[in-house]
Amino acid sequence: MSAEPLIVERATREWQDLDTRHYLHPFTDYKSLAAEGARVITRAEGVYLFDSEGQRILDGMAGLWCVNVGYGRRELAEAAFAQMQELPYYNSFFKSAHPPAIELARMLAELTPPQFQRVFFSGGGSEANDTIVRMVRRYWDVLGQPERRVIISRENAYHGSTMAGASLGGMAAMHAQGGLPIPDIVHIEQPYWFANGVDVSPEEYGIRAARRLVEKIEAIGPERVAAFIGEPIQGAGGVIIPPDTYWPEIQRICREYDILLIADEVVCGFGRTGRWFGSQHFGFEPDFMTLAKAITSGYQPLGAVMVADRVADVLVEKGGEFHHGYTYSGHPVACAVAIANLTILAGEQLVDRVREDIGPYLQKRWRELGEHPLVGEVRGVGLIGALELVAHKPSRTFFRNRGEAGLRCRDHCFANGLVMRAVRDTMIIAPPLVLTREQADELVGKAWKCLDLTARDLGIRVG
Ligand code: PXG
Repeated sequence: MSAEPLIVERATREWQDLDTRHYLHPFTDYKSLAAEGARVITRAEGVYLFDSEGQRILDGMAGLWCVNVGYGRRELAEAAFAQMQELPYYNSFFKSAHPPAIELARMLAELTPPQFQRVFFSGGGSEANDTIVRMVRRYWDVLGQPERRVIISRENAYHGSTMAGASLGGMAAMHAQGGLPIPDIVHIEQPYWFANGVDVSPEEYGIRAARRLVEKIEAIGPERVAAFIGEPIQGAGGVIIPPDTYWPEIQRICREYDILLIADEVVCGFGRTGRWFGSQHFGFEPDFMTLAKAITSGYQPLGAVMVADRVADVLVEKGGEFHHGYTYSGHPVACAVAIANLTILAGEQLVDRVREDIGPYLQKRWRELGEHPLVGEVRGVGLIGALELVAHKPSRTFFRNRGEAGLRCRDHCFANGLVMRAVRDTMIIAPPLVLTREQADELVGKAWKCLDLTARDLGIRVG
């Protein structure tokens, strides 16, 4: 007996009409979406998406920085199915627990750097960062320094879309909607050499950008500063890869002033840079790590906060009850899928493969795009990369109408079977870690073609 399908087949136009009528999308201009109609993605396999018109698209963004093991992995589906039958839900409040959450906590303690033995689960990255704000402030309260409340973040950071997540983030457009940031969250310059530092070497600029932290701490008063938060590489902000001098200097400053260091690893975690975590790539030791996205390769929603012993010991020994948690903290199905996902990442040595094989190969090919007349800078590491589109290559001048070239390029990519995201005029990629060399060639070939099409639109000669 075959059951009726839960989701019937419809024509693209019908999906689009229903979508416009009923579905409020995230980060979307509703009027312009209604005018254009959504692209409806119906299925995916490996590194390819398929839309409702049957077009095959190479997913250069791994969904939204998350599908690290690629689409269509049976092991993850089976893990979810088995767990749903065994125990689809139970909470971790009121002194209860269940095997998937305990087992995942153990695995994460083993996978993450040695200062981490304990984890707090959330539903995603935004919630995880909210948890960190609560924990950081609680930590200093318990230590008798309640005036230490200020968290320092950076311009153009992305730390989520909840009230605290968006406040930690440094996106002006987000702050402008809803009266953000919340009190005691402040921002310093992002380590964006191409935009802010080309007058000096990247190494010198890295130190200069890190010293902005000292200036801010001194301006606020060191006794009021609780923590500093940063993505090892800013993702949504445009794949801002700091010079190698940056993070060690940030770490030195945090230690000097005894402030907690938070690495938001939501984009960099689980192999993106060729190390398990971005902080390992840059060689620093955070007190917290925010995890989400590739923790399940996006197959289930899950976030986590890794808490270093320095903090956890205080909360556990002296903190009393921590009045914070989510219905879905440690959801058993999400945890089971995460376990299956981490088992694949480790078993297939996908992180080593990014560091030693496909990462260097993609980066070599990606750098060829730097020859294009529209590209002012190419950067990348592992399986993350960015291209800066510029109006005038020799002087590295940005377009006057910032964002137009990026949008045009993104649209050409979509039309030509490639997902590449635009952040203003920065084109970015973060493909699944299972990308093959042939697929890397396809990605770079399509990107070159779409740069040509964009240049033509803008009246720039391409030789
Ligand atoms: N931290 C970082 C570094 C992120 O990139 C979050 C936290 C929030 O995670 P959740 O799971 O709550 O979304 C993110 C999310 C984009 C884009 O346009 C990036 C994210 C989300 C939406 C869009 O690149 N990153």
